[in-house]
Amino acid sequence: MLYCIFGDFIFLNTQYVSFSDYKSLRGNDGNDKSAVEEVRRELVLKEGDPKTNGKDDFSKPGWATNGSEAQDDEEGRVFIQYKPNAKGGLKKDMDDLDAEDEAASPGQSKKFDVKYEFDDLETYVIIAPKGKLKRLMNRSKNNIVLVEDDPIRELVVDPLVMEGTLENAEDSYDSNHRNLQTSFTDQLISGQWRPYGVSMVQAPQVWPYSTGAGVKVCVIDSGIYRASPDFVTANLSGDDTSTSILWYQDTCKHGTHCSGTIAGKNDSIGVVGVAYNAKIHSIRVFSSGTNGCGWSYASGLIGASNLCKAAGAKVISMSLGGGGASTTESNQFQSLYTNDGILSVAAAGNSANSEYLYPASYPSVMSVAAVDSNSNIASFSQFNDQVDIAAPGVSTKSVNSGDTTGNNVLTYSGTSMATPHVAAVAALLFEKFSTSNPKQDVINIRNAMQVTAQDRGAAGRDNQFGYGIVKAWNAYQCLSSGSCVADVPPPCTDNPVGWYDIDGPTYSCAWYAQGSNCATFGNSYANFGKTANQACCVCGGGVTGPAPTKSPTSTPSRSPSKSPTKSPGVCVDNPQGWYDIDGPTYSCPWYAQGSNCATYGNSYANFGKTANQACCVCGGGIVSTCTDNPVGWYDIDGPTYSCSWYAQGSNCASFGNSYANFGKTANQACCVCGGGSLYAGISVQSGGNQKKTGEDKKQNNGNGNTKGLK
Ligand SMILES: [Ca+2]
Ligand SMILES: [Ca+2]
Repeated sequence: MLYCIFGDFIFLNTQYVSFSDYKSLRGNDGNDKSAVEEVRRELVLKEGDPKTNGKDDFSKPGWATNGSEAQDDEEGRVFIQYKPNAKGGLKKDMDDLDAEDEAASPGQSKKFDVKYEFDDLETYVIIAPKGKLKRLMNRSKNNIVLVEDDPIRELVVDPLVMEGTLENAEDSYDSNHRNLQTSFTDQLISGQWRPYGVSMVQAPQVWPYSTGAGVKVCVIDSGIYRASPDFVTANLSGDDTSTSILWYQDTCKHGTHCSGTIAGKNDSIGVVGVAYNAKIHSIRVFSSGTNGCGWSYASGLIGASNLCKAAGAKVISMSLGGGGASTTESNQFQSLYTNDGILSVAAAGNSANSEYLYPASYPSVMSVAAVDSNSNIASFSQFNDQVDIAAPGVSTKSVNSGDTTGNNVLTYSGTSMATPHVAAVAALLFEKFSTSNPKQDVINIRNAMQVTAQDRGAAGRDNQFGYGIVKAWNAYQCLSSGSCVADVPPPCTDNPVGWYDIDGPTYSCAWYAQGSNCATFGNSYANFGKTANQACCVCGGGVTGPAPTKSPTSTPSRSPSKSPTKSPGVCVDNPQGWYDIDGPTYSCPWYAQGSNCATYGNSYANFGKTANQACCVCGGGIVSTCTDNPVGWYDIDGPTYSCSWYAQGSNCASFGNSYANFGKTANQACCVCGGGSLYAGISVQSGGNQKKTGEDKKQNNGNGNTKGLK
């Protein structure tokens, strides 16, 4: 297979596909896909008329074809997707069966119990005895597209993990890491904890520009303890999922902890959240079981996500999951991402294995792994090719449900804890980078978080860390500079629009989009002069808009020919790479830690300026309209070493004149190093810190302990 990766796109054999589509093509979004294909092949081979039988059959649970009669009395809970305009026909068949059963055994029959009607997904969620569901599948087969079990979803936290065990995982820090800070500690600042995770994801660097204000993050969990003094009550809202399940209560403590990581109030008690001015919309789906830490169904999750959408959420945070993939659930999150511009984030799982947890492992959902305070992968974190990103999730301090003081903070561990860090970073970015085109915004923001994540473990994307540890300031700068604007696939239009095959309107492109219909039937049944494979975008046909501008070579796709667009203006440290009189350790990133600006910011001037004058994080710096040139530049060692990387510590000063790529060094190409276009500032001239060996790269210059003695 020939493929090249361009940002978020992959050139696959002869066509460009988005990375998420590529993952779909690989079939990683559900193991049942191949099973479905198997069933279809069998039907095609065994039956006399492959077309008729293939088309009339649909995917169904194993018990529906192989189940024993003894199972017929068991209760089944299923999604039933109906064909376009067939909802009424399916409902009539249900009503008829109910009436017949009631006539046969008056007062004894069990009726179809409709739990949900998801009209957007053309799907019912129904509970009934399996035998009765089988009779419905037989009677109403011409109305049905798909029947599948409704799988269970649980909180992604193990009671043992919740104890807050400290991680001592071996440092897998090996190659390709230059002076990136990797160790962080919880800091008590003026009576309030700044949990290490908040620092690790670079939230404090972004706070001068964005705190998540006005952005609604929907937390589907065990509720939220609204009475905690460590929340801004006015920023909390929610939906009850029954009259007895109140969103603003949390007997489990899990939902409150996750919510605190996102929006713990910035004051002098408790903790501060990553996006402390964000709004939290709480949907309480886990209210049963021990302490209200029970489980739900995928259908419950779909219902909750619809409430998130109705509430205007930009981000959905789900510290939950389950092992069974569901086509219906996958379609829902894909639709929220593609059609509504909503970013869904979910826990990769705590089982320390490579199994897929859902919804995290659908391509449309960001799957979040957990790291500890040393930026090492958590021992429990699940690893697979759907993991997108990593975030702090070991011994995480946050708001404690039931604590009326706000100061009795709770420490939990889990990919559950990592997930809200990513959701909150997204909220910081949505506040600043939302435009009138939410479908593009969500792609840009996801792309920015992924491409600017701190690479850990094996070089590049790997199954433990995904793209790496989420870094809000890196992503912020990348979006500010315009270099993280993701390309979107050229729009495809079915040609002719509204095509259906020779057997009639039922067999439209939408029908071919189901299961393996393109593969099985796509070259037959031509109509209007074309087969499905020629006419339907979903089958690889149709017509696309503007031809792809990227050529299938290894030439960087973002070239200077993509004329630099002026950034909206972003603060840059001035001079670039400033550090104080005590040396390069005491750079602007050092001042970003804790209360260093407040304590030392007016002293230790260097290059004619104090930290409070030179550093954006201290309220100094200058607003620049500089654009990196070429946009998207990175050095000869690869995309990790982008202008965002050079923005860290003293990287510009140390390495900015070496490792040229695309004809330029970082100091020439990057605004943060004093290069780029239209830059107005000056940069620090440094003679020291010559990069010599690989070992030099590993030295961590972020240790602020000695400085703290001042
Ligand atoms: Ca607080
Ligand atoms: Ca990696």
